[in-house]
Amino acid sequence: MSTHINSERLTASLDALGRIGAYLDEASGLTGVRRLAFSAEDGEGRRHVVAEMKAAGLEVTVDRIGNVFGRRAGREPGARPVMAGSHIDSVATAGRFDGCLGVLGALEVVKALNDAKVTTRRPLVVAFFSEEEGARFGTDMLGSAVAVGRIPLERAYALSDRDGKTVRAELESIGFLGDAPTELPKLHAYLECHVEQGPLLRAANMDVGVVTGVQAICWHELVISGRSAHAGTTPMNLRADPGMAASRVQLLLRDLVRSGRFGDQLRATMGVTQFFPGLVNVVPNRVVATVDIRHPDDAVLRLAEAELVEHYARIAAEEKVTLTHRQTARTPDISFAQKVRALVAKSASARGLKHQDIVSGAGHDCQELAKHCPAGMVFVPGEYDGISHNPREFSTPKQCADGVNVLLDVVTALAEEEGP
Ligand code: HGY
Ligand code: MN
Ligand code: MN
Repeated sequence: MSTHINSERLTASLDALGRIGAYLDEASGLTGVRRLAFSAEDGEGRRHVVAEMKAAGLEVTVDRIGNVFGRRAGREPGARPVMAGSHIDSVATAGRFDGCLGVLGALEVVKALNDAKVTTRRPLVVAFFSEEEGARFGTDMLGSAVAVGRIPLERAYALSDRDGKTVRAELESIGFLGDAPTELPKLHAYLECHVEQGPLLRAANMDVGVVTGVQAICWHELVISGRSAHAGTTPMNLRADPGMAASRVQLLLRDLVRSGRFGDQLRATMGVTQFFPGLVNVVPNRVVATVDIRHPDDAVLRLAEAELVEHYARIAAEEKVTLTHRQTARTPDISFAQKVRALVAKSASARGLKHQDIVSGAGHDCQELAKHCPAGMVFVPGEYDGISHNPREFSTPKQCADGVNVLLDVVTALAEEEGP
């Protein structure tokens, strides 16, 4: 049944979606993508993809957290569907591939099957999940976590962004507060094609990656409070400066990594530091900062997190500030289904594509779906060291087509499998 996807059509669909929320990135002079979850741009992107789904003959439903599903009938309507998808929300400084390749790639698989007049035994579902990035409402894989029951819907609804706008209100404002229940139906399998977002596959001159799983992730939000004062007249020994404490935490992250106590794969990032009032001649009274630590082994990440929290208390005492932290995201390392990984490798081999196993450094909706059904991912290499969460993100049309052709093979193989 193996057909090929239409690479030109896939590239055109990535470019078209990439124009929604496009912005001129001052730092690089490049055109980036900014479609933060449930923003007006996200709403426009959603409507665009829904229209594409309907044009491909899919029956579209929207659930109560704004996850969108496009269903294609199978020969056996009662058989458990095979789902493929990802996300179309982005960070504020994105490229046009992160997440979108998985959604538009799955849609391209449907179009290729339509062209070939092939109806699979099992229904197919193309999906995009809400707020995968966590960049606006503070926790990643929000939509897929609600869909598999890890995050209760009401807790998700109550999450708010920096301006105090809630998930529920913003979903409603873009017209995607759906009424379908968030509990996922039984699925036969879930597949996700995604850019690697790192340098490994390109450096190894690989065509695709067989993703074995995702590393463990932990996010903290820190609120550090001190005492605002005049920057010129206040002696250093009379200060309670939360900015100094935040800087010490940031250097601590690097020390933990360099200590070697957690091996050589601990990754630590302070992505956000907000100083209030944020004026050149005022000692800040409050700093909000974030910590993102990751490691392939959850047990090691737990040790690193415990040591970090101990240091928080010591730094706060020494800087005479108060430091509170809230764990805003926490997912263990997970492994994808051996059966799916084998199908990805088999398709790559049959297509003469160079491939290797790889652990995902980034979180993905697939890690949530992996709790619900056999799940797996196909990675696509990226140029420029696979840079991502950056307008320079780029995978060539061939790299994208190779990944989506493998997605086509694996989806159709699974969709022909016997069983419920
Ligand atoms: O943060 C991540 O790993 C993903 O891009 N949401
Ligand atoms: Mn992504
Ligand atoms: Mn991302």
